[in-house]
Amino acid sequence: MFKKILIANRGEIALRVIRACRELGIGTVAVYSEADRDSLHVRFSDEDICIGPAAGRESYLNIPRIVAAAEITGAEAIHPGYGFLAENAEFAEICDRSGIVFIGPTADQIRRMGDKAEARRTMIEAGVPVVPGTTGAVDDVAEARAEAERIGYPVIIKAAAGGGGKGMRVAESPEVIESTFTMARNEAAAAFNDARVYIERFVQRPRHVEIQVLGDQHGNLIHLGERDCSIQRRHQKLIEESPSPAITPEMRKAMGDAAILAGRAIDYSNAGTVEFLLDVTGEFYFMEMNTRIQVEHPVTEMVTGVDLVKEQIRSAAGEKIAGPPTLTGHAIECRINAEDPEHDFRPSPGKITAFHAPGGPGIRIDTHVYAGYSVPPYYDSLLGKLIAYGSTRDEALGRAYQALEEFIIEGVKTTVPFLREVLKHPDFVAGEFDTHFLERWRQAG
Ligand code: MV4
Repeated sequence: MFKKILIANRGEIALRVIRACRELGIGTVAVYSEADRDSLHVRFSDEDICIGPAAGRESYLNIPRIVAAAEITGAEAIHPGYGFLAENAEFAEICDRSGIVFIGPTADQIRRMGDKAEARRTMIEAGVPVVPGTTGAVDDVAEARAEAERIGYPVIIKAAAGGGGKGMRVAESPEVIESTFTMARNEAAAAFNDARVYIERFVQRPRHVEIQVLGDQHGNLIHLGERDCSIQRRHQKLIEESPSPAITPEMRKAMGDAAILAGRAIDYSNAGTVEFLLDVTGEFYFMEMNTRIQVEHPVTEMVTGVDLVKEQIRSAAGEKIAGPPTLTGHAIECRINAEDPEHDFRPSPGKITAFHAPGGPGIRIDTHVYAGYSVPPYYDSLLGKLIAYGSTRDEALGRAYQALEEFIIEGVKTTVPFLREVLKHPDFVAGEFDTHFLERWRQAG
């Protein structure tokens, strides 16, 4: 096992990794930007190194500085958290070549899933259900038109280098296929320096259901059930839960098998997530695979009892993972952001003047903030996550609501009042929602 791990991240996930290291008896090195001197990840780690100015590209995205920090402190491994360098294949490769273990999948595994057109082709070959569409990239308008005709309108055109909702456009009919295709390619070229796009049938009113997988370096790969992440806005998830209210045990078995098939196709190791679209008829289709620990991993931890971050570390150290867990109870996560829901969720950085976190049975809070902490404007606005567990969905929901009532955060605007409203919405309570739930609700006023 490692003696010392460097955490190449900030905020709540940096604390989460430090806690896992403490439990495993592993020393920790925090890296921080000039904007994060007063952060808890700096205070709670054994060692810390400032790696540069506030801007991400000069600090948390600066590969040479992070690798140098690991070398100076003698850290044997780097945990990337999520975001920043977590899905950067080049970073994983540089760690490898520097004799530092990257706590995550291999550079090759990251690459094969990072190219969404190649991932789709790999899944087709592996027998994983995908949305009807093209096998690879589409090179010109004539081909796009012919493929869209074959697939059937409406179609969605996605950037091969995109993902997470970036670089997608819907074409409703043949009249707009040429303009939509051209726009999609131009946007992809500008955003990703890669114009390649592929086409799928557009699934109306889908749910976003994803399967957590975990693999080791001995060929073991398990799944840990699903998370329903349909409550989102502009591709930012707000609420996630496990199990999904839309999934039967039969569907869970089929989706779990498909996720394992997806992981096996690329010999996947470490923690990963296979995202599926679930249509209104109950059919599901592979969307993409995230090759990192995700923000919403705690809901899976609550219903499985598995510490996913400790398992990531064990897997990277060459240890074997345990067998598939049993799923018990229900967990729901609310993301608390420093944003103003009354002004289009605009960021609300600044000093937190008062802070009280809720507690009680079944309540877990993952946060890096405290009274007196200043939320910097340079990074994403996540303040923390409230995870409520109960033996039933109703119990988890009740505990989540009560906890949101007890939360005190003053000095910045937060999503807490908005989350309370969602939790009270009859359709949410009934488990009847899809990825357009928030848009529809906002339109209705
Ligand atoms: C789709 C889709 C409908 N049909 N693909 C958005 C995120 C990215 N991973 C893929 N996304 C979508 N792909 C087909 N063929 C609808 C979405 C989508 C979506 C998916 C999950 C969660 C929220 C979403 C919001 C808008 C669109």
